[in-house]
Amino acid sequence: MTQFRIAPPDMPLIRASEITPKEVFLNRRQWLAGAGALTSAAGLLAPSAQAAQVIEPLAAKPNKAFAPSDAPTDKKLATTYNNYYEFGTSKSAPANEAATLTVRPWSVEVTGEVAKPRRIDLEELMRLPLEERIYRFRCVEAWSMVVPWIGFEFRHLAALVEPTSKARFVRFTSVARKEEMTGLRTAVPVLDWPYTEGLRLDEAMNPLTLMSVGMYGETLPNQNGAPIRLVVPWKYGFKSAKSIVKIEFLEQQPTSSWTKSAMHEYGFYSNVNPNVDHPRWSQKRERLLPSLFASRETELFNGYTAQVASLYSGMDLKANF
Ligand SMILES: Nc1nc2c(c(=O)[nH]1)N[C@H]1C(S)=C(S)[C@@H](COP(=O)(O)O)O[C@H]1N2
Ligand SMILES: [Mo]
Repeated sequence: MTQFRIAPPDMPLIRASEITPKEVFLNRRQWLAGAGALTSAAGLLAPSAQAAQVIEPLAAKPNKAFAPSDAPTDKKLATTYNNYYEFGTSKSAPANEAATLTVRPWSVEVTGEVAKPRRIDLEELMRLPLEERIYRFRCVEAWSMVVPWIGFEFRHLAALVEPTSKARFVRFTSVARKEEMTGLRTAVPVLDWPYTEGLRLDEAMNPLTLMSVGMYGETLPNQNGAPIRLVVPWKYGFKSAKSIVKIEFLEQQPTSSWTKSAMHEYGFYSNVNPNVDHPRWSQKRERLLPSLFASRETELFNGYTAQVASLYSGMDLKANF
């Protein structure tokens, strides 16, 4: 563990005794940058620049009910080709930069139209019934993956706080820490931070809606939204907010960071739909990574029609995009 030996004393170290898991990963470029800074005359180093992330094995009961016919995407690809703008806008930035996010301890504030508002520790959330579910995951940019998520159904979390009869929507807020997130330090903010997303309450309560705490048999890598993120497999990927710190049950439909940035491009619903194009590109086909070609036809609701179509019966999906 040579990387720990060169860490300055004021840095949050991970003790060897805490490293039970098989993988401790530290980005090599970042490590080299840190080592360089230490040997330079200034020796100045952002406190977080050398953090390591710890990924632990995580067991969960496999639920094969929703598994698509395609094999899961290679883990390396799913953990290095990411969208997490708080760490930069390139696909490789999150894997290179996200180790700086402190993900323990962690808690989620659950509030709003609920009988029992409270802050819930990650440990308690991880005791909810975890399952491994292989879902299709479709980005609005017309690429897709197949990911073996580990998580619990959102409705189990809702049961802990008891939504009132006034609750009709849910807003999710991601963490926003300037000191730990390079993408928050840009001169012009890329999005209206913190990242927020919203669902109708019945969408959130659908058994498909997962709060994910792991993937590929392990806890989530930071770049994939550690320690807890949303997964809504019938909607475009941006609805699945990462590293969630707040969940609010609301009477009124909330807006979101993406809707605020481009109202005509990113609607509240954002259901995967081959018949509703993005204003700047077609959604008819998709590129199932690692393929370079959009050789797959996009499926309505990303293939989850049987589970979710009834949520939208009678609704004009073009108007409510
Ligand atoms: N906080 C936050 N959540 C986010 C994003 C983001 O930039 N910030 N990107 C979204 C988008 S566009 C996609 S496609 C998915 C990507 O998830 P993955 O990197 O785990 O595949 O995360 C979504 N959640
Ligand atoms: Mo996305």
